[in-house]
Amino acid sequence: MVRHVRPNFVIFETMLRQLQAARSEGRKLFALLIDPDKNNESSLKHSAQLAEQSGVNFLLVGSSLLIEKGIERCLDHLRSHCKLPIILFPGNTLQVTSNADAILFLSLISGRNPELLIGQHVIAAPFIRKSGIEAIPTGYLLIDSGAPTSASYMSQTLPIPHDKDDIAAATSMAGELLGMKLIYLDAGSGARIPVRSSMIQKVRSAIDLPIIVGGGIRTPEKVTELFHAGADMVVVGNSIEQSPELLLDLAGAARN
Ligand code: 1GP
Repeated sequence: MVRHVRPNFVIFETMLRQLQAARSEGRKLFALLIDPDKNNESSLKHSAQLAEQSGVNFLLVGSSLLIEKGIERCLDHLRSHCKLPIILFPGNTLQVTSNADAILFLSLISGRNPELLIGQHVIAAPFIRKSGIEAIPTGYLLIDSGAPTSASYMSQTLPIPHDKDDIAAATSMAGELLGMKLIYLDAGSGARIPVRSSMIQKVRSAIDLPIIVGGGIRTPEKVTELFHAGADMVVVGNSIEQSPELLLDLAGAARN
């Protein structure tokens, strides 16, 4: 299928189909999270080029707040320096823009904040439909990581306790039954402790959707461990901001 999403730009598959195909073929994927607030023009250029050289599959773009920079400017800079698909990972509706290849249409199903379960989606839906951007219904689960994170604070929700694998599995199952297409287990950016392998295994055995895991991942060994536990795509942001040279090894773990 060839789908035209923007003038002069053609994608051969939707982003969701790429994720589903990778899962059915057993290919693991790696995404680099770019926070527009933590990057300037020069670091965006560097990250974009490095990501392409390192075999990163997707760029995720989003922020808990978005204080400094516009999201469009960020996407324009990334696009002028690499050809990787860009998926929005929005912290709020101000980060929804049509200049991306897809958007994770996140419902925070680990929480009980109605605004993040459905309220903000109602606000964003007409724009998303009109823009033609691919929306990927995603069940988003925040997992406790030993300390409050920006995501837990900004969402005003209680994360799932890090050792409550059954709750994570039942929540993911509910997401699948509600028709969501991806499950994202997130310990939050800069988390002290990443999501535990036992939780990923439990979720893996409970659902048949691609599973994304992120938050506090700092070593290739951890990436490999999470893939073995059942993650289909790993997302890393913070540790690459601190040590960009880590990207080659971290992304490389997806191909080993
Ligand atoms: C956060 O999963 C992402 O939402 C990535 O986390 O920045 O800690 O890598 P880090």
